[in-house]
Amino acid sequence: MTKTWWKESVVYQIYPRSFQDSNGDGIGDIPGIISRLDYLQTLGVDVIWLCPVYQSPNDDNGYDISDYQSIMSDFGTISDWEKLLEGLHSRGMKLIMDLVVNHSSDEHAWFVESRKSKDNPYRDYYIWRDGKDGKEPNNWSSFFSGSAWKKDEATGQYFLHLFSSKQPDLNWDNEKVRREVYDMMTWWLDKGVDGFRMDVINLISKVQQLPDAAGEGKYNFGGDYFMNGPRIHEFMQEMNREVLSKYDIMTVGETPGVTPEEAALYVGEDRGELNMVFQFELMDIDSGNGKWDVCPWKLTDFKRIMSKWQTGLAGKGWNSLYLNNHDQPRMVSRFGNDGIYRKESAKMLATLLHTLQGTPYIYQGEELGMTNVKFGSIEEYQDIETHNMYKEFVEAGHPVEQIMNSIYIKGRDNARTPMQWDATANGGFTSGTPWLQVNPNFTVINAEEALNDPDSVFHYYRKLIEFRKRNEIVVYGDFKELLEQDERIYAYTRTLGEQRLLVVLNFFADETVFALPDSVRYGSAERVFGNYELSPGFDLNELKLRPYEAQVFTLV
Ligand code: ISL
Ligand code: CA
Repeated sequence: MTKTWWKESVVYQIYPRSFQDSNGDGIGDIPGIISRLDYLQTLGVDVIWLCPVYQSPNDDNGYDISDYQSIMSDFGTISDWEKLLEGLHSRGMKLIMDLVVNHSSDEHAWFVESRKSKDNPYRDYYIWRDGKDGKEPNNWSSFFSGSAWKKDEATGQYFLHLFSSKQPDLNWDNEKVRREVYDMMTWWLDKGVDGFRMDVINLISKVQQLPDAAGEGKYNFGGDYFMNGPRIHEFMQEMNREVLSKYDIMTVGETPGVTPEEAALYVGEDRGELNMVFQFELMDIDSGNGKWDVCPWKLTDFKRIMSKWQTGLAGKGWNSLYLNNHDQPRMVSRFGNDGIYRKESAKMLATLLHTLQGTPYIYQGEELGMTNVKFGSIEEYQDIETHNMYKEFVEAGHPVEQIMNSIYIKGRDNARTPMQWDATANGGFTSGTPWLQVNPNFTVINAEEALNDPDSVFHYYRKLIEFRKRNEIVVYGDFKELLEQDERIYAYTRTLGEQRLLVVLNFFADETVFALPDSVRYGSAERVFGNYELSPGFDLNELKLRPYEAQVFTLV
């Protein structure tokens, strides 16, 4: 596998709205981020992924862009952004921007034109169709509830929106659209950005006939006709040829519904498309009939998915490693324990993320072990997905208590509560009223406390990042799983030439015992990392694991 900087990097994701407010309006902003660059440097991350900071009416917190080449006034100015880039580069860090080009805002100039008339030059920038028998052109559902179509009064035709009705889908089959996007990307790259995270990039090619989706509902999921669609790889290769290949950058595609086999087509090193994709199989592990139907997850399923991606891309392409982001609940609440073993379990999960093969992505606050939140009523939530679902489920007669429970477990605002910097009002996030309430546990969980506590989750992350940098095997070693059937322990080895690492993780609060399978032979073992002290007399044939214990050994 060829060596490159983005394989050796650790990425830190910033959700600007919730990171740091600098002017008391309750909204995080770019000057706020600049004031925290030393914090990020202390943590040791290499790359910042900045969620959208472009001009936007904020129907979906910046994922609805009305001008791709200007900065949202709430967040600052282009010169603030330039200072941010400079501040990162001067500290040896890089910046990747969110690229949201499956759709724009309905307030983007292209759409304002497009909706005016059927013969407007921008009409074909979007996907317009006549209704069928007084109804929508097809039965597709939107990711954010209801139909994926909205009728526009000006012409009586409908436009497609896979997300909110203020996020019309761009028509990638129109060559002019692709040219506009490539020019815009080039503009940012020439300003010095180091790459892109591409929002739902595997949805951009739609089956032209837009057939009805299978299913019994009024609206049904039409993924068969727009996920990894007919021209997707043609578009990705064109983008790479026209834009990406001309720069030394990193790219990661957000690709819901992609299997390792499909992922290899996007990230295969001989394919000329992307460097990495975000897989969603793990994120669906606790979903029954849709995201809001919450089910318990099993460690054997968790391991099967993670290991399948490790081996599925081995030697072909590179993995991305994440357990949460701005769309997902907090990982310590979901896969760990946000009660008495919060710190131990956050560290155990961190050990997993940083010792698998791939590039780890840390979501802001994860390094503090920030948790999910429970607000008393729906009015306290801000997320459009949450609100649309709530309305739909109430109308369908679901009990409010049950709906709120799903929101507590899966709602996107779990991840979007402001960063907890210290124990002062609003966790030091703002001197005003935060756009979304701070999690009340900020008095206990905050950056200041973590920086002062040598045993904190923060310092564990810092040391893990350092450990990964010092040991090539952690980046490039081959992965092999052990004890696949074990319901409590995730264990694996990494091998690079003569070197071997053994990782042992107890995923639960109960104590358990690890026994190294006979197939793994070794002369001696040295313990090199972990979240509990381990006395030198340890025995790998009978290793007692404490709650959420993580240990890493070298075997010789
Ligand atoms: O959030 C989700 C879980 O319900 C996903 O369905 C999510 O909508 C999907 O992964 C796409 O996410 C991306 O595009 C959306 C935006 O709302 C998300 O924040 C973004 O990460 C539309 O741009
Ligand atoms: Ca602000």
